Amino acid sequence: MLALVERARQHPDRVAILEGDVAHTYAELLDRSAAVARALLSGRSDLEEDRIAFLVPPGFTYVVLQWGIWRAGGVAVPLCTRHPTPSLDYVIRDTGAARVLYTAAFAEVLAPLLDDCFVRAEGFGNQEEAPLPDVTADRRALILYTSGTTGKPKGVVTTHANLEAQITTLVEAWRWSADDHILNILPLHHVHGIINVLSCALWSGACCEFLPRFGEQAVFDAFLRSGINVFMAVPTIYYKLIAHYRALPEAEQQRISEVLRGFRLMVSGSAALPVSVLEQWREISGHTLLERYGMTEIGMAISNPYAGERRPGYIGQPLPGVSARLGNHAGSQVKAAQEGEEIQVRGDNVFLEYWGRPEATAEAFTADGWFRTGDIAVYHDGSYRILGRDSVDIIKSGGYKISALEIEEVLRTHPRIKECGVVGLPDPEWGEIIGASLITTDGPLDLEALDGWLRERLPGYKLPRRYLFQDDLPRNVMGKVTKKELQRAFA
Ligand code: MLC
Ligand code: AMP
Repeated sequence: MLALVERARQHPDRVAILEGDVAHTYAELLDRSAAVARALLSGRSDLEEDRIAFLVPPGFTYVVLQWGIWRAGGVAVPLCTRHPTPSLDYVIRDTGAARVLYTAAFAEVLAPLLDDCFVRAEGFGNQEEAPLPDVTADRRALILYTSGTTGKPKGVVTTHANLEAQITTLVEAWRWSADDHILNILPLHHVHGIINVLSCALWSGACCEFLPRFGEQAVFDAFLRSGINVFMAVPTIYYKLIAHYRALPEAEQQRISEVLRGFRLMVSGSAALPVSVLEQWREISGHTLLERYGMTEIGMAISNPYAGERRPGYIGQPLPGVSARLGNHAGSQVKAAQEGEEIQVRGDNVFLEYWGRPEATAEAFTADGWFRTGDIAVYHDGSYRILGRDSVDIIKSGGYKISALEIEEVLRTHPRIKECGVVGLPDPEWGEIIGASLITTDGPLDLEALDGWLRERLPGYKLPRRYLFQDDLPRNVMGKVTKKELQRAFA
């Protein structure tokens, strides 16, 4: 039995999903997802972990498909609504998706890939009653793609038991209840939006309201309009909201601040929260943002307290049911090391495997079974503080994890680029922005044309925002320049 689905039966008449003025109850979600499950099964008794990819706008349809796939015994593979065709193709192929469900809005981006396994999601009407399989918690549930230090993104596989552990620890630690109402503006192909926002709300019988996508004024309008009392976002979003708020007339600012003061909880994560952003948001909202730390492979692992001091610049303590250590110093033996060591994590929240990559899975764990996060931290006065990552090739921009190597691989296929080096550059709004230094066959490239060329091959958030050409480099031969030197050259 899937606990998330079973729990929905306890509050059939409550609103599960709100899209603008349209409210969808838990009963409706149960009915519609059962119909999707039956349509996907079409006579079979169990999908037996077939991967089912889906590309639909965030909102009720997304949840109906996600639950329908799970209830039919399938593995849900949510695709990114803003990816170009080659990135979608990569995920569809890598998972060996048996079906790709999509709505009209994505017909164009998928057109070059269409074949018999592509199915329009609007077509799932009422289905004849038929039993649904009993899906046990040890089965695979979800595959999300995440970048690493090896070129292409890897599929992170979590079981239903993993997801339940990731959800319940947050529900307990952050005191979710059926009275909560959260606004979701995060993409639904990553854990932040899927687990922390959507699934915690649905587990609790709460309401999850959707905006089609992030926009500063639209977020403030939603806050002013309805009874939203919980909000979660990446630091870039708080930065953008602060900038927008500052430009509003004073009366409008006061109205917004008044509403924000009534919130129960506001959370930041997915990237380091700059202390200046925390302080400015506190001035505006009266809330000290609760900063927490997580990762696709483990859900959330470490969090500042719900009640108690939230320390700026620190990520807090391991969540209930999650064990964390620095290097191989177990539990309370974590040293107040100045140098910093790798955060390692263990618990039911930790993923099962990288899809189809047994070697990468094995490398991600220590010999004694702890997951290696690659994040370097220190431990001071009972709280963890992140110093950075152990790999210079991992970039975090706008809350998205980006592999420098993946972008370099694409750049090297450009007919006029001989060699390149991609690095993350500190940026107050985005956390990091991407810098690319290039050695070309014949002088600088037209940046607008290069941008267009890259846009066809990479999602927008992976595009370099700054360039250095050969003559600008400290030395002429790339490859003899370290990434640290490259970062200095940009500065
Ligand atoms: C976009 N732009 C960027 C950029 N992305 N510039 C620099 N760096 C980037 N990364 C530019 C665009 O070119 C454009 O410029 C302008 O910003 C607006 O672009 P956009 O794509 O429309 O941006 P927007 O819709 O505003 O999106 C920004 C955002 C988005 C912050 C809302 O990036 C986002 O949703 N991030 C959340 C990602 C997330 O959920 N991560 C969680 C992963 S899970 P111009 O000049 O054209 O206007 C995880 C685990 C955990 O990390 O712990 O949670
Ligand atoms: P992802 O692989 O997209 O799930 O991103 C996970 C990574 O985001 C972690 O390994 C960290 O590097 C980073 N991250 C998440 N939360 C925080 C935080 N609060 N502070 C600093 N980095 C964070």
